[in-house]
Amino acid sequence: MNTILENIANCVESGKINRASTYPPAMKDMEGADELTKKALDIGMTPDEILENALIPAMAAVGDKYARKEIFVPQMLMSAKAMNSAMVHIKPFFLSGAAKRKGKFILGTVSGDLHDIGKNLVAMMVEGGGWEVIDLGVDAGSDKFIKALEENPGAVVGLSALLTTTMENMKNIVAVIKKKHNETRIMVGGAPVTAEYCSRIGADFYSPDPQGAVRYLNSLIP
Ligand code: B1M
Repeated sequence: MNTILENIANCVESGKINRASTYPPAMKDMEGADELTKKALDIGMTPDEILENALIPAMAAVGDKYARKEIFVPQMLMSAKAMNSAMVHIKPFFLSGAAKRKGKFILGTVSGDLHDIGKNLVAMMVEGGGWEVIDLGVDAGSDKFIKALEENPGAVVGLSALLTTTMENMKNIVAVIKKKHNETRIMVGGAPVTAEYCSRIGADFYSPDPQGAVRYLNSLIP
């Protein structure tokens, strides 16, 4: 792998945000995910390359270490902060200059779930794909989705869940939306979610990644 990408991945895995951050002590005064991502973009690397070859695999490695009990929640949080500092530089590349929006997409991480990195990536790419995104943030329950739908009739809804426990809340939210607004298209995603689960809970589409989310939304345009 290219050295700069290796270094970005290492910063995210280690939770090194930027040069000023003193965590982890072994990387004091070194550049962090923030400076290195900016540098990678400045030398012409694409946001996709950085995401696919450094940021996303680094977060997967963090998850594996957590599962093996080699790190704990505070370290996982530092990695998330390092990832977010990189995403600040990537975001402008996904924003579209198109004035006219293709439609509205209401997106949120379901109730009980605070993971938002994947959701934010989906939001970024969908927005870049020409859609208006109404981001309900994390821990969003059915009441928030219903309110947003009533304010934005005809919008497509996207639900993200990262915990096996909150997948159950995803199911409840889909049921409430379908009961009140049966015509609403609902897309689901997030690491533990599958196409099989999607059809079992009555959602319309499962996408494993943001690119698939954009393709699905575009396929709905008459
Ligand atoms: Co948490 N956590 N976490 N965590 N965390 C996981 C999910 C876990 C798998 C780690 C592990 O055990 N290996 C595990 C869940 C186990 C399970 O349920 N089976 C776990 C746990 C247990 C927990 C806590 C319970 C820990 C605790 O407190 N004891 C706790 C729960 C808090 C809560 O939500 N109530 C917790 C907390 C946290 C932090 C706050 C420290 C932090 C989140 C910070 C943040 O998001 N702002 C965190 C992190 C960072 C992770 C891991 C390491 C990384 C998640 C991530 O950002 N991935 C994660 C392990 C892992 O995923 N391997 C883990 C990168 C991101 C780009 O991927 O979100 O999958 P992802 O999104 C992808 C796709 O899934 C897809 O597109 C994205 C880009 O490709 N996608 C969609 C996502 N949403 C979509 C929606 C769509 C379409 C596609 O359409 C609508």
